[in-house]
Amino acid sequence: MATMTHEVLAQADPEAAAAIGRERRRQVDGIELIASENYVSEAVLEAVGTVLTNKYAEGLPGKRYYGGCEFVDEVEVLAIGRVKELFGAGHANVQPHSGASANLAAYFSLLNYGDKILGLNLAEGGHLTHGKDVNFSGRFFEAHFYGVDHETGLIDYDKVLEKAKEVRPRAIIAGASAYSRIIDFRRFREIADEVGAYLFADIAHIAGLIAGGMHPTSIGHAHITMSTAHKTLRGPRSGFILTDEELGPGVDKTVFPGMQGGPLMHVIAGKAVAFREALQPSFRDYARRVVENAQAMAAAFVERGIPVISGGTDNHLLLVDVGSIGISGRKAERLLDTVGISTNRNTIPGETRSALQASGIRVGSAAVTTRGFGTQESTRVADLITQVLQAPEDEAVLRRVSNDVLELTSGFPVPGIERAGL
Ligand code: DSN
Repeated sequence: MATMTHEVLAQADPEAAAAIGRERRRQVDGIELIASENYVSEAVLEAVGTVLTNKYAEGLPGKRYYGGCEFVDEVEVLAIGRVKELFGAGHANVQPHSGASANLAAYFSLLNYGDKILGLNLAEGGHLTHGKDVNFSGRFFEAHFYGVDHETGLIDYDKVLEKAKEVRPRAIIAGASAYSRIIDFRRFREIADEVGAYLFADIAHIAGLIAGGMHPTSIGHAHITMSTAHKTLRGPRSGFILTDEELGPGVDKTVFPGMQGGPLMHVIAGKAVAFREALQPSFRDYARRVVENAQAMAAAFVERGIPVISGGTDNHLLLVDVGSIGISGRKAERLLDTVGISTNRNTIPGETRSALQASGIRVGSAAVTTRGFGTQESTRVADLITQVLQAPEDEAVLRRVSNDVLELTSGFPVPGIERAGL
């Protein structure tokens, strides 16, 4: 078996191995707060690094276009069965390579070029694939947007209905990449029904919270649910689609041969392992701690005088309004990088800066919770961030916080990465 120190790789390709080694160290030493990232288990890492990468398996289990698929069939059947059980879905396709390809396939299983779609504005928490002009979703469809209330930071469902009545979209997309409150999928379905639209739910960010009982599900409300596996759900980087028995065959055909060629069977193996992990009772505990930690960070920022959009969070992320203390999101992101804290700049509702500069940073708790941080450590993280943002030019503060970050992370091993091997 390959060791986590990658000795064979180091011999065969020292340059690639060295870069991977530096990234491994960054993941261990730093505080990872990017809301769309997590640390997979050692079992998931192993599954993704197996010989399944060698196999072509176009088609579905039992219906492939290649011979020799009997064992990868077993793996894909496991992944499908587990994810259906996890979310209570009637049908699952686990082949999308990513969230974007899951969305692409889901849309085209029900929509045609030029159809109208209505999604959450990217600048107010949406996603590129929900209709942004530079993305396929904005180029292939006629995209319209709803937003959030600039005062409260919340989706105003009456306004969504108003917009839906005005636009008459063929599909409404419910989902976000920077929204910290519960998404009311039931209400979205009522709106969709009222205007005769399909409802697509993009649960990429909150999938682990839904699986762990910390967020209401989209299943039973959305016609099609799309997700990634690698955020709060803690699987390998990839996507999947859930729907019912009626719409399932159309989704399958749109994934392959519609959009993709051979599925990445090694990644599907990683998904199968991660879905099994998420079915364990301990995953519910993880999901609860993710939300508690995000709430502890939000409360700590507010207490220290840095506002958080909507005043707090119901999920794994918060949007911190760093613009309010005179720093752009870009500057905050860069400063925090220098002390070993990874975040990303993000626009905030009513943004006054360009998207490149932005006035917010997005902070997520999924990865730090995986390595064992509790509310005490999360509060300390918010405190360290505040120290940096309040004294951005003070080299002594930056040095001290860098040391504090190392001290904090050294007590919390990352799953699948041995410190000794660094
Ligand atoms: N880029 C991801 C995120 O950070 O939310 C979504 O695709």
